[in-house]
This record gives sequence, structure tokens and C-alpha cells, in this order.
Amino acid sequence: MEKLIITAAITGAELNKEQCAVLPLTPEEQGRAAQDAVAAGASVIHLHVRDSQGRPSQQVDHFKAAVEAIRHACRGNEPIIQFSTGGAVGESLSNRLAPLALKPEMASFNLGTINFGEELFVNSFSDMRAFSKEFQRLGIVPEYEIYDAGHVDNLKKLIREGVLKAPFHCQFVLGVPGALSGDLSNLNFLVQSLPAQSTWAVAGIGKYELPLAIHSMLMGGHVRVGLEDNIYYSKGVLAKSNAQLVERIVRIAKEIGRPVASVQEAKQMILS
Ligand code: KMH
Ligand code: ZN
Repeated sequence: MEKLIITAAITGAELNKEQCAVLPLTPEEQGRAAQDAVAAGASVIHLHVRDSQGRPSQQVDHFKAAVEAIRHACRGNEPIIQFSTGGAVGESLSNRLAPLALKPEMASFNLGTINFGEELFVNSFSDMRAFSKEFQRLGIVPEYEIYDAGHVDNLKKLIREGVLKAPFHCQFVLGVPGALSGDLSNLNFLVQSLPAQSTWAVAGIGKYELPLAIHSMLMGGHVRVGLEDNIYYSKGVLAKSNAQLVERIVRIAKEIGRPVASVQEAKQMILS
């Protein structure tokens, strides 16, 4: 089976230290969290950043500081740093695009609008066309975030329009309240709906993280874990760190005979 790429979504935009005391917010904390996650087996860091008050930010300077801290902490074994262009719910299109000026090797590309809890996470077709232009202009590899069944159809529509081109690295983010749940049957359906030249991973939100990750590994898909998606290790027990969530995936991968990709191998699989 193809080597397993593990992404660590270390921070996110919705949580704070009160909900999760170990959530890395400052560049230094994010550097350490990335270093530990990479040492545990992660090869991609999905990155949201915060301002000095710990609030979600899409400012270039905040991304720059986080990237420098992560690169420094991981020197010699630098992961793919995948910028978030989703930001926090309600962020403007121009703010979401702003950090791409730093030309990250990879960034998230959200494929449609959903209810996000009580709020709306908006990604209209015109937004997606604007994102695509910017990704292509700057040579950034997109990871397509799919939250609902119709988002695969959105991907296919944009392919037909000539807006998006293969290969398609897709991330099924399942279990967001207001979008498709993380039932295993949903993952099976989504995987068989993907266009040709697709690779895929799954990020289960909350209680869906572990079962979806295991199912994905058995199906040949890749995995995202991390405090952005799930702050619990098990029911009622908070995770100690992002690395702890990665370590469990690596243990299970070993047990089921799925080799884990190194940072270099992940770069070859995703970026070349
Ligand atoms: N914070 C969510 C509203 C992304 O990183 O691109 C969106 C999100 C997606 O996290
Ligand atoms: Zn995110």
C-alpha cells in the first residue's frame, strides 16, 4: 500500500486555551508542537495562526513568524507547511488570500459553503475561481477541502470549466456540525465519487477522528489528526498534545502494515 501521509492540524481558528490548555498559539508553541508532531510521524502541518492576543489572524506577518518558528524547530526535517486559506468563519476573501503572498508550497482550498455550527462558512463559486487564480499565479499546490457530498460535484464543475486541473489532493473533513457526518458509509461514498488523478485523506471532527482515520488507513487513504479537529484522546479525556494524536495513528499504521511516509517521501508524493 502507498505510504501513509499524516497531516497534523495543530491549532485551527475556533478554539482557545480555555477549551484546550495545550493548544499551541504563539509561534514558539507552534514550532514546538510541529517539531513533536513531525518527530512522531507527521509530514504535513496544516497551519492557522494567531495574533499576539491569541485571536485568529490571516496577516502575513503572523504567518511569517509561525513559519520561521516551525522551520527553525524542525530544521533538518522540515515538514510541508500547508497554510489555511479558510481562516476563521466570517473572514473576508482578501484576508483569506493574504498569506499566500509568502508562497507556501501548499495551502487549503475550500470547495463549498456549509453551515459551520451556528455560523456560515462561505465559499461561493466566484470565491473558488478567485482562489484558483491566485494558487496558479503563485504556484501553490492546493489541498481540496471537502465537507459535504456536493463539494465533489463542485470540484467536477470547476474541472469542467477548466478552472481546476489534476492532480487533486483531497481532504474529506467530516463531522462538522452543519455538514456531512463522519459515518463510515459517507467516506466510502465520497471516495468512489472522486475524479481521476485524485489522492485523498480524511479529517474526522471530534469523535469521528479515530474511526475515520483507521478506516482511511485500511482503504489506502491518508490521515489528518490534531487539536484543530479534535481535542480529546478518548471519550472525556483531553489529548495531551498534537503529537499524542499522531503517535496513536503511527502505532495503528504499524499494526496494520501501513508504512508511514517520511517528510521527504510526502514531499515527493504531494509536491512533485
Ligand atoms: N476554520 C474553518 C472555518 C481551512 O483551514 O481551510 C475553516 C478551516 C478550513 O479551517
Ligand atoms: Zn483549517
